[in-house]
Amino acid sequence: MEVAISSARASGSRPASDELSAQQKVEIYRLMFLSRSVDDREVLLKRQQKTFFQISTAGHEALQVGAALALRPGYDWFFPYYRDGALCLALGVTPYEMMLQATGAATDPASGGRQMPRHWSSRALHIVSTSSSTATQLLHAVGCAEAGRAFSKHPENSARAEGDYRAFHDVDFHGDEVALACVGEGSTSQGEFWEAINTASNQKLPVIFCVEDNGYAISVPVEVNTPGGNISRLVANFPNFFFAEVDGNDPVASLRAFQEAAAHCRAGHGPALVHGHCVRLYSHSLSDDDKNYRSAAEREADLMCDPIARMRSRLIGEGILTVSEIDELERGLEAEAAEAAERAMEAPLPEVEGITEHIYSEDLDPTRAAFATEQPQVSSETNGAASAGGHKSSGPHTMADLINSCLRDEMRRDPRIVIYGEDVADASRVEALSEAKGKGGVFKLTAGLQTEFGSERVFNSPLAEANIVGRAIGYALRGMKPVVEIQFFDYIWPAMHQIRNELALMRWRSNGTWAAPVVIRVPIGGYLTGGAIYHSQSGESIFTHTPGLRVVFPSNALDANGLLRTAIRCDDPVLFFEHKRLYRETYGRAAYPGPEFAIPFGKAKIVRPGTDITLVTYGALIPRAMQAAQQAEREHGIETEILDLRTLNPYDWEAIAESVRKTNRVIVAHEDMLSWGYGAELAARIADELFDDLDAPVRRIGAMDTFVAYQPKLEDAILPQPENILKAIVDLKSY
Ligand SMILES: Cc1ncc(C[n+]2csc(CCOP(=O)(O)OP(=O)(O)O)c2C)c(N)n1
Ligand SMILES: [Mg+2]
Repeated sequence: MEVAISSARASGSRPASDELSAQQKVEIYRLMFLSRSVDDREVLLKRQQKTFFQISTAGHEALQVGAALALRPGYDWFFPYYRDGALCLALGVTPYEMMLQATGAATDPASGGRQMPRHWSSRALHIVSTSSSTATQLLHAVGCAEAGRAFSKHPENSARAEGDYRAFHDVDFHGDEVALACVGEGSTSQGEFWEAINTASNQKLPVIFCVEDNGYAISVPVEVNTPGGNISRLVANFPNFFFAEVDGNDPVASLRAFQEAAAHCRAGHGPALVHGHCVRLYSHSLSDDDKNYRSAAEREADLMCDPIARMRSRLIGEGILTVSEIDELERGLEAEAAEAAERAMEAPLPEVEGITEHIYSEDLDPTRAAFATEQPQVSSETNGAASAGGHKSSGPHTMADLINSCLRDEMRRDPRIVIYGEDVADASRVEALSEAKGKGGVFKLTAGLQTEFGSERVFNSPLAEANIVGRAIGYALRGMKPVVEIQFFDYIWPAMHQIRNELALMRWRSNGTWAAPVVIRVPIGGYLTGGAIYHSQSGESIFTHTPGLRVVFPSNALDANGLLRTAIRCDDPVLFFEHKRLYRETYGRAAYPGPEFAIPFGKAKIVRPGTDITLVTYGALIPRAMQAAQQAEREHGIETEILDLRTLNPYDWEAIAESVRKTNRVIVAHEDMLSWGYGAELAARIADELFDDLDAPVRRIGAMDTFVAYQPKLEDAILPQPENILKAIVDLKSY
């Protein structure tokens, strides 16, 4: 039975419950029952061991169908979670597509067999790929809404442009679009929930947060997660919100709440939060048995609230369908689910050869020659870059200056770039700038950018690192280019979940459907004299151990400028490490290279040629290695070849191999701790693949296996120094 529901999928007006036609009510029931039928069929398949996981929607159907019918698939944006089967069905995902997820088929449109079932994704419907992580997607919805607003204000920015990531990102937007983000009540304990409603509230963003409150987070009841047991009471004071607390077992009340929420958002008044009370009729998933932690009476009470049974009685009670008509409808829907399952069992499985597809962009290779621009322009002119004190300087420029120049040039070139982070603006209270010179980052790397490009493109974030990265993912999904800053590497950890489980995975887990080519600039490293534990950390290997991320670590001003340009134009997420100690060093200054100077990723540079020993390193160890190599030559006649890797993922294996074949001796050195560090992988690969070329074992140099202490005497002992490098060179030469 196909029933048009366009008037229920409405424009945001507010119908009384009985304004819904009989047909619309039947359609609501059809969607709810179809969802339950798909659940039941999936449970059967799992029990027959034909599939591998099942998590059900049972009990949430009414709330979700209400949400879906108030919004527009392919127009609005959707950030569901694993329980949202009825939502997705009502938006247009078919039972067959859901069954393809369950079997892990090659043709599973959500992930091609990479994700568990019910981890949704549909480009056409605007359902953004969702992970298993609870509440992370809420920040994506916020960034998505920000991007929609930015494009609506400046539609010209949506035009495709050749030569960078923009060529590969279709942009569509509507001035009154809404983003729906769904979450269980337990997951509202996550910081990301609060970080998301913070920004949505502050920025008056059109995001509807739907809290699906079934009273349990696996076995943990609501009162453990939510003080007082009711999330609505806790959020009530956030400004600009429309709030609704509804009986989520009633689809008509739910629909009405979402229609009001959507009207509030579409009118530009701000975000909304719909808190639906529903029931979890099956256990958390098929891996859980709620009899282990719930009383029989409680489970019985939930069953009495089953939204499907209730809606069934209502249709019969209101004389809309007879018992036999409803029976017939249900048998048809069960058959539809069964037939979808049968067909899906026949679908081809993914090929093993395809496993590594979509880890990185297949469209734009940042190692390619196109990123090797002509030589830098020979000029000492600045582009207006602010130097250390915020004043203009003529060259040669520091690394800080040339990073600022690159950001400025790229922002002029590409209006889709936004820059935000903690303290990156010149001043959030713009009027202060009539008398104050502006902040522009704690290291002043973004100085002057807000003043030139305005507060819509350069702004301060809340002090919340997951907020910075999570929103950036939402921005980038829509085709914007966020270039965000994490103030210190030491504080990247609150964003780690977003980086590791979301940013790096978006493309692979969605089988190439979605991508989030964000740039994260991160000041890193020690040698600061007093930086101590929380301002000196390194840890790059943690990120090179994350497939999907590009990791860059320049050692001088010119490389920083050229590599940052490639990072910004790239189609992959990039972690751009900037060594704080190098920001204003005399070492490595350079003339301003012009606005098109770029360096491809994965191309090491021989910064000192030599014939006796290869020293592979990067970052702040470059000047220290140079010092050691000069001394080794002076005092011992040893010629050390120093290779600056410049990018750590990808890295230039060819350059390493070529040098080692020449020198037959190699040291891998880095500032980060020795054990399990970046050098361990390189040393292992060299030993494995270049064994026949080696005249001595591969040596490694790194920090002691501890954090960096405050007292300079301790810091000096903990971090590798030129004398450590010299000693290793001399030892290895005489091996
Ligand atoms: C960050 C994170 N921590 C833990 C888990 C494991 N986990 C999956 S679902 C869940 C409970 C979620 O409960 P709730 O938010 O109430 O949603 P419900 O499943 O009840 O719909 C937990 C702890 C996870 N997926 N992500
Ligand atoms: Mg729950």
